[in-house]
Amino acid sequence: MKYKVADLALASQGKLKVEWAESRMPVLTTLRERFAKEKPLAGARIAGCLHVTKETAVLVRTLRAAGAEVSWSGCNPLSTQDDVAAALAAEDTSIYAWRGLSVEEFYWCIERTLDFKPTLTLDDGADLIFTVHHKHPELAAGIKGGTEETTTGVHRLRAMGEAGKLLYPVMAVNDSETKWDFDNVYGTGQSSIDGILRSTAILLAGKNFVVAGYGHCGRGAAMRARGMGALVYVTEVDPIQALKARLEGFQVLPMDEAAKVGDIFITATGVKDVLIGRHFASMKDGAVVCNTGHYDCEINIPDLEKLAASQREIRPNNDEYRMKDGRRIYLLARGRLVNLAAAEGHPSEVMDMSFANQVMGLIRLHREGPKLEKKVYVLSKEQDREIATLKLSTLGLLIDKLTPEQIAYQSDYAAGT
Ligand code: 9W4
Repeated sequence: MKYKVADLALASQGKLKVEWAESRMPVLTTLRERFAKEKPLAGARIAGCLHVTKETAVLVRTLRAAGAEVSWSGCNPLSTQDDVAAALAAEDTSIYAWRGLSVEEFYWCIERTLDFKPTLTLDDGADLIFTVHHKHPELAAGIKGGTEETTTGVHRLRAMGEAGKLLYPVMAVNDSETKWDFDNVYGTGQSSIDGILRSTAILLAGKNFVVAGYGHCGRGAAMRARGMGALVYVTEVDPIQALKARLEGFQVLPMDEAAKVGDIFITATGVKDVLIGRHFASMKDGAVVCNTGHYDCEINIPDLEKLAASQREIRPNNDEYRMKDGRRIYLLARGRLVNLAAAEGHPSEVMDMSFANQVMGLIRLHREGPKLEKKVYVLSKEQDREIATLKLSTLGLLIDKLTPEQIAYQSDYAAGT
């Protein structure tokens, strides 16, 4: 057993978290039962660099049950849950992860996961793949392939593939519909509301709730806020997205106007300076502002600080800024992703499908990797549908099937009115 975690004594607490997540992840547990017999990953050595969370632990258990040996590190110094890391170490998984590690320690952990000469890699952000490519290219010959969880990582890897620099094939897990659509709309939507409630405990019903950006995440937050009885306003820069928001029944207006009426603001745009000085200057007393976009520059905090006469932490993840004119503005999670910093990210049920995509991607690479080209692949549409079908069946839901006649009709160009 090889591991380095913060405190092994946290294992029993971590185990409870993992068991709770597992009870909400029926696709992974179904795959686990199936693969425990078939062992499709027998002989695989998987190095993983992925957020050490209760859901990831369920993924790790699934991979091990399918016959793989694994060695794990976290992919973000702040996202590691130390109790979960301890639980994994206690069940004999090689794991090198603790919360708040330094940059040097972060790469040291990745290096340790390479010690057993992996045959597959699993990434979220491509740090592990890049470490192999830049520091240990000699390991690439033994690696059949890798998976990548995020869009940002996939962009970089695709560029490497096109430049002929990729040393093994990569599966882009993010492109599966059962991942990004559900993660962004339902996962981010609910967990962002969760983060707002944990850090404020305010009533949403009757509040003016302003969503900046009507992409998948913005749409999720808008739908859920409406479901809680808020009046939802959307700001946009894209006319098509704005029109979609309007036809969905949301009020659409520019931020300069929204700033004056909002009680709660959430940014989900992917660009900087969505909320700046002049917006803070016109906000109502008691306004709550937060961000659920990837970068933490959507809310211009230096502008807010400039306008403030004083500042204090009033609750965890909730900072009060008192303006010179006496108004108070509350900034959640210091402008970082409120759904991750103040809540627990995507609920386990959503991660269930994302991680099922990881498992299927790794199995395909274990089987076919050596025959594939050294470029970025996406999982097949059939794979995606299989995961959705499995999720439906775990929910006890059945759907209809097209008859052969209906299929023929669909492609019959002579059929008409
Ligand atoms: N977590 C994260 C990042 C930064 C961060 C308060 C300020 C992403 C995806 C999944 O990035 C992730 N900063 C924090 S907490 C924190 C957490 N703070 C604390 O002070 C800084 C992250 C994927 N995922 C889910 O969404 C659910 N299960 C998962 O595996 C996890 C974490």
